[in-house]
Amino acid sequence: MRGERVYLVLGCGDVGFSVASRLKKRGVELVVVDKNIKKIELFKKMGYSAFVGDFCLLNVLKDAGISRAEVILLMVPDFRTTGRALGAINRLKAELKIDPVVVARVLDEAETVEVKRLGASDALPSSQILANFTLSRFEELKGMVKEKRLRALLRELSGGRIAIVLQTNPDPDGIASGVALKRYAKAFGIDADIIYDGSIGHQQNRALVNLLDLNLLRAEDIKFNNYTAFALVDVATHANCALPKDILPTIVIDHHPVPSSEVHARYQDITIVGSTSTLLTNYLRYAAVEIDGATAAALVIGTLTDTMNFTRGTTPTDFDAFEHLMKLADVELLGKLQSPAISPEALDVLARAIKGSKLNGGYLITNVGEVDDRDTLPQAADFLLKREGVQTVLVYGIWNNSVCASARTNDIAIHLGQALRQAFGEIGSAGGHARMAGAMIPLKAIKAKSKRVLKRAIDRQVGRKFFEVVGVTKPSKRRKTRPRSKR
Ligand SMILES: [Mn+2]
Repeated sequence: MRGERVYLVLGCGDVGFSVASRLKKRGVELVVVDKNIKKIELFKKMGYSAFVGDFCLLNVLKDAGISRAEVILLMVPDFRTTGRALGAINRLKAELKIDPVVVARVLDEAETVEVKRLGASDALPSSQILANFTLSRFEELKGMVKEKRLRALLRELSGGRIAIVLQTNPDPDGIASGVALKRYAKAFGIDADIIYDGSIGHQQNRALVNLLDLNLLRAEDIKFNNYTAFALVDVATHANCALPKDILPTIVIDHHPVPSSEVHARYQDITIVGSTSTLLTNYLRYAAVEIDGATAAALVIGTLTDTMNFTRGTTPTDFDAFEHLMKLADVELLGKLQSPAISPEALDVLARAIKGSKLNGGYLITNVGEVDDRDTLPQAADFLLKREGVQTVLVYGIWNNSVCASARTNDIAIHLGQALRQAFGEIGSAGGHARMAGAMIPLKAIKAKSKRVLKRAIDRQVGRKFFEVVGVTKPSKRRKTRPRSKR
């Protein structure tokens, strides 16, 4: 038999048949087993791998290929048979050292409790099977299979120490995912450290680190060769994190669409959902690892920020995980994380940003002068975007011998990352997403005759340049020497 992983469907009455055909449509490799030779012949004619026999017997299960089963669906309506089959499966789990996801059909709550006690991973109430055995249920099964694989890998790593590496300049999704993976590993007896490079910017990230009392380690302060395994969360390749090029990650869990040819890890889970926090929530959940109120709150924030409050890239899996988290999250902490305290400096920068605002069409630009903390710029930009009539904001100022700019938009017709690259890519660095982006231009790239006129020069080469690129004003070859008359 081939070494491929299969789903084993035990019992092929109406329900078993229906479930099997739905799985087959999704391209799942499956083997069906039933005592009824006529039914099995029919299945074979329809192109299924099918096996005649009593699946309560060890040798029948072995012959049907239980050793390569990742999911076993017990689809018989009769509880006694289910119980006997679970007994046989349990014995083979121990004997063959396998750990498939086992889901048993049940009639009611009482049977649910009973089949779980007998070792089933989950129960499927008869009344709901046909209605529920749709996409979400299938996604859940896949999630449970993945969790078991990760758990098996962690068992191999026991006694070691994992370096959980976040993306450069980690965001709440990355941080929360790191915290969750650390907790997951700990539940299986493995310690881990969370490692980052770049900066923990933006007030929400800092609130997360401070309020959860997280001990994140800077990549430059640690020795990677002190670790026995390496996990990347919310990032999949070396390109955007501190993991040294000569170290391959052991584990990769990410929700960004990365070609699998670029990911090299023993265990990789690249699932396109709204946040990595969703993926980690399900690992904890399927492993029945307790999610404490603070971790749940962090994962909530991770999902909310990455999906921009469920307006971007959200899937049913995200909603499902979120619902689970909200039952567990520390509500008071969640409130603090959602509206973190504003520092006096951020307020000061905001005041300057409001005062210096120049509005043209729905576009607002503002020069805030020198700042000590670069993250006050995006905070001000976020705030100004709430102003009535404003669709797009660019806040810029001087930080660390550079002009830093932060842009936000609600306008779907504009891609800010591209706009900033077009405007400042040549004299500095720029990039970002459609709705949020940033740029950094070395001060020496700003042409100014003297320090006195620096502010005006910045306004001209950053603010006005932005207006030109987004098409608010026409580019002028030579600037008028006389100031425009006041309107
Ligand atoms: Mn993310």
